[in-house]
Amino acid sequence: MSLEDYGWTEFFSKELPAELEAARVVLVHGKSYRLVGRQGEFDASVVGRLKHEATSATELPAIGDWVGFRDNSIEKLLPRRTRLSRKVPGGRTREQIVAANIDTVVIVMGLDGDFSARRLERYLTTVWSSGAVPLVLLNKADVAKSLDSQRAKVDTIAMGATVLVTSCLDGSGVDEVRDRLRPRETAVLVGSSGVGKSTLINRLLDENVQKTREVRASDQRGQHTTTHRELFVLPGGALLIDNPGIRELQLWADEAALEQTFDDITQLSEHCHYGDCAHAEEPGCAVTDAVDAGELSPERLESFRNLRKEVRYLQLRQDDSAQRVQEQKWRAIHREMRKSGKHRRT
Ligand SMILES: Nc1nc2c(ncn2[C@@H]2O[C@H](COP(=O)(O)OP(=O)(O)OP(=O)(O)O)[C@@H](O)[C@H]2O)c(=O)[nH]1
Ligand SMILES: [Mg+2]
Ligand SMILES: [Zn+2]
Repeated sequence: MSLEDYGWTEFFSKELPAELEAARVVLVHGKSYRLVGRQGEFDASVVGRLKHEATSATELPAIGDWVGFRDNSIEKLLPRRTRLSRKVPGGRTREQIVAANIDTVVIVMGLDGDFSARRLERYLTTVWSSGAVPLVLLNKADVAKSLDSQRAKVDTIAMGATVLVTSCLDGSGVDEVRDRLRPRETAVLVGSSGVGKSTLINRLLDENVQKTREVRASDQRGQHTTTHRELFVLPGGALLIDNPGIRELQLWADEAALEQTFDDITQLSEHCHYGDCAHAEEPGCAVTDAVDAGELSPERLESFRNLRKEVRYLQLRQDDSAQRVQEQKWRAIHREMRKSGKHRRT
């Protein structure tokens, strides 16, 4: 296979220093990397300089990244065409790259206890911030208790996204998924643990490469069977990344992505009396009018308002931490100036 078969384009080649060779990150397990270059696959590590210079973890390679290497050492991270990000779990306001240089994000939901319209909105907002397009997969159709109403609900939420219904257990719908994944393009699977991401990969590969495991019957939760991120080449030439399940997806997104996810509310809000309408108690609010008229579900409006709060809070925290970095920089400069001042005096 050539680099182009792995998605290499001029976008990346013009950024590669002449003294380095190009490779793509196809496996990340903790701090170890597997790359694929013109000579095939090999293990590599990041040179110390790159680690020291990185001001955040996002400046280190992630699955799907293109890098410049020499002697099994990654010396340069090439710019990303797209990136799927989330906020790191816990209180810190840090970005974590889920996958880089992807064209499609396949959001997998189980039509069993996993199904949640509100979580789907959260995923869609994340995807609309990434530069890639979403493909929604409703899996486990074989055990769905109310397939038609679940499907109808998703159609009112996932506007602008393709929705497919599958059963990776009996294989139904999998051909349609295969048709959507194009050669040399990269897709990434995301979703809770146990929804069938690895089972789908095995189906698409026609062999059992990825380990899969029974979901705990008691709470429908998976057990995080997949523990690393890996990029696979499908028989048709499409590239597909398997991921560990995400327990709680915290947003790393902006308001533009939110407006895209909630396009119905965005359009309605153009008719609100006030430009900065919060769609709460304001007179002349076209959005709450639509709820009163039964045209918009109150749960969806509540979800929108909650996610908007989360995005705005994130924005504030980001501004805060940008300010902190600036302050640290100035403190360091002042320290240096004081030091050199002393030198002059002596
Ligand atoms: N009934 C049913 N079970 C399925 C289907 N797809 C997958 N499963 C089962 O669901 C369980 C979990 O599947 P996995 O593929 O391991 O799930 P995963 O999303 O990779 O989970 P993590 O790696 O933990 O994130 C396995 O027992 C699968 O056999 C389906 O369409 N229907
Ligand atoms: Mg898995
Ligand atoms: Zn309003």
